[in-house]
Amino acid sequence: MDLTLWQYQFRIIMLGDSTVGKSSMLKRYTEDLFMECLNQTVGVDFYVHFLEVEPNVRVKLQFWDTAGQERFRSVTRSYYRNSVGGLLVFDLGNRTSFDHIEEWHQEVLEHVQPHAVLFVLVGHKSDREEAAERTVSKDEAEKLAGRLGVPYVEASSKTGENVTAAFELLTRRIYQGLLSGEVQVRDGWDGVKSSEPRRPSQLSPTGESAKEDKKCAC
Ligand SMILES: Nc1nc2c(ncn2[C@@H]2O[C@H](COP(=O)(O)OP(=O)(O)OP(=O)(O)O)[C@@H](O)[C@H]2O)c(=O)[nH]1
Ligand SMILES: [Mg+2]
Repeated sequence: MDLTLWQYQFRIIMLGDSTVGKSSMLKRYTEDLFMECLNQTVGVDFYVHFLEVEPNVRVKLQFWDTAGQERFRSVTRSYYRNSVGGLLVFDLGNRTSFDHIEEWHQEVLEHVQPHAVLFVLVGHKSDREEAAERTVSKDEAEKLAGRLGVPYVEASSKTGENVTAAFELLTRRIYQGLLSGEVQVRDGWDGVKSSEPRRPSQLSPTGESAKEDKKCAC
């Protein structure tokens, strides 16, 4: 199978304060690497990963890794509109980063209208729990996730715990949104692209029709 073939492309944006570990999550997910010292992101970085969401349905994930620092906000805001998914990341040992999650969520919702954007909330650096560095309880984080109507995952890029699970959960949510019609491929919007002219609702539950006419759209 040609690994560059894909049926859908989803654009996903990383959101959260500086140093919560957004770039580290992407490095772990796309390269299985962790670095103790990582440069702060300047503006926006770009990562790609492929995921098979069901047999013969491959999704190209394009990640926009935004800088959490306030001074880059005008640059990073311009990426919100063309995103279909967002990972809202806070550091379990940094209370302020948790307090800012609702602002990140609200800001994206304001810019993405009228398109749908789906989120997953990530309590990051879960490895720090053993060092008694946790300042946000699981209960509080789950309550916030409930208010925002998004799933919650605790993860660590250092140990690798739940990093893949968080990205896959978001990808599968978006794919389910496509199948249900909550998310739609639209002209003039780059959040989701399809390499096929037909709608996902025309696919059989097993993705049978997608098998017939795959095209290279890389
Ligand atoms: N203990 C621990 N440290 C982590 C983890 N993930 C990242 N870090 C460290 O946290 C620091 C910041 O990580 P980054 O990934 O650069 O954070 P960021 O959110 O991309 O920051 P900006 O680019 O400034 O927005 C780095 O020193 C990482 O090594 C983790 O899971 N556990
Ligand atoms: Mg970064």
